[in-house]
Amino acid sequence: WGKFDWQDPFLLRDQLSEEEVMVMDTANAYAQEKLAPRVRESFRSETTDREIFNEMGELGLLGPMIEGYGCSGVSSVSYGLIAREVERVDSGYRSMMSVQSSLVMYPIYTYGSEAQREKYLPKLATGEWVGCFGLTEPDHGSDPGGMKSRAKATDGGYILNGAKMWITNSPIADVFVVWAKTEDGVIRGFILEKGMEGLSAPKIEGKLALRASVTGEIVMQDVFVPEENLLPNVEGLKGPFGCLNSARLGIAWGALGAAEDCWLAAREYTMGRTQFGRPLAANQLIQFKLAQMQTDISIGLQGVLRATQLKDQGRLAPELISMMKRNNCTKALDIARTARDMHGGNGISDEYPVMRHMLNLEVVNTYEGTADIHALILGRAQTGIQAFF
Ligand code: TGC
Ligand code: FAD
Repeated sequence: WGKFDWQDPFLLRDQLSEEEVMVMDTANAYAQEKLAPRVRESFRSETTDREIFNEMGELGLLGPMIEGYGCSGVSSVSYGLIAREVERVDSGYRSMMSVQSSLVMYPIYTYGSEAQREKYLPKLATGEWVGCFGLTEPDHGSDPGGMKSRAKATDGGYILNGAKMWITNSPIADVFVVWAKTEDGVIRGFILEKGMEGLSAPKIEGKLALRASVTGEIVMQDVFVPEENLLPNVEGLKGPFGCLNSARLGIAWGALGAAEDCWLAAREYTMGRTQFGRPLAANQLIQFKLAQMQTDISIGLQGVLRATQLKDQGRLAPELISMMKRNNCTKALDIARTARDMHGGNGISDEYPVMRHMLNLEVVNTYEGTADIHALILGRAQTGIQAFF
């Protein structure tokens, strides 16, 4: 029999390539040394540190799966491991990174012209430019197919009108990947740039979660977008959904990073705190909760590792991404809520990470398809019945 490693029951590390272990360790060192010391103040004051993009760029953490254009060209598993290490510190930092990588660099690389790739990717890879992704609208979140944003053909390009809501990075973005319908009702992707006339990105104030990551609107009033800024190689909803496939898988890894931080914090806290003359961790109810956290995290990691290895082999179905995104986010949120409770009154203080993670995970559970929307995707896949409407 093997020896039980309580922190890594499935021996995940052994299942990774040498390169993946190196990427994981690099991301872990960066996140713990550079991000962890800033997060409390950032969350408290609701400020986003723009410098983080440059730091991540320097380490090759942005658009890491892309080959060439200044990107690292690592596996999808490496991308997931980076997301897990960054989100171990804060979901907001992982959001900043995954939007840049999966929702901005990925569509430019996958659907863009060679000229677009050469113009945008190297600067997004170093963090010199920040990107955002505009799909959600004030009246269309779970049903992006109903979007109202319009692109009207004109001499040499398009005139864009519309509004996008809840857009990560938009107030500090240099590059905006925006989805809008042409006059014939077809969804197309456009690359907008900061400074275009009629384009603005006001910050959304007062978020109670993800406060270290800035979120805003995108407002487009007769914005002229030249023809060369249209993403030429995709049409329809499969354009934005292709990007979401990549981002959702990263989130399925990332959410477990936050969950692990909560689990380990709860273990340490209950081992150290005495009530009724003995450590809290000596109680059956506490050990039951720790065992449940350990089990959910370990199985979630094993599931998402398998899904991501299938992606690297070109065999991953989007429905499995829905399963892992939904499972890992709901489990992570539940773990964070339980860990918060196990910290008693101290659990509401930002001296401890648990309530911050808990608040963040409410968002992670909602964006990129809510938990219920992913259930409907899985329900449709097994019954053949569309239950969205
Ligand atoms: P449906 O009829 O299902 O599909 C329309 C077309 O899209 C194709 N498709 C996909 N293609 C690739 N990958 C996928 N996962 C795909 N899912 C669908 C499909 O084949 C079809 O193509 P075609 O060629 O036949 O037209 O479309 P529907 O309108 O019925 O979709 C329903 C539903 C609920 C599945 C979908 O709308 C959905 O997933 N809603 C959730 C919306 C969402 O996830 N929004 C995310 C916004 S971005 C964000 O949250 C970023 S946060 C980032 C951060 O800060 O980290
Ligand atoms: P709604 O769609 O109105 O859903 C409300 C509730 O109704 C949910 O519980 C949902 O599950 C449920 N519901 C909806 N339809 C059904 C149905 N058919 N059956 C049963 N229940 C249903 N979007 C971007 O495009 N880019 C970004 O960068 C981005 N970043 C974000 C950052 C933050 C901090 C947040 C909060 C959101 C972000 N989003 C972004 C938007 C996010 O993707 C949406 O909030 C999400 O898709 C849900 O849409 P909604 O908020 O309109 O909720």
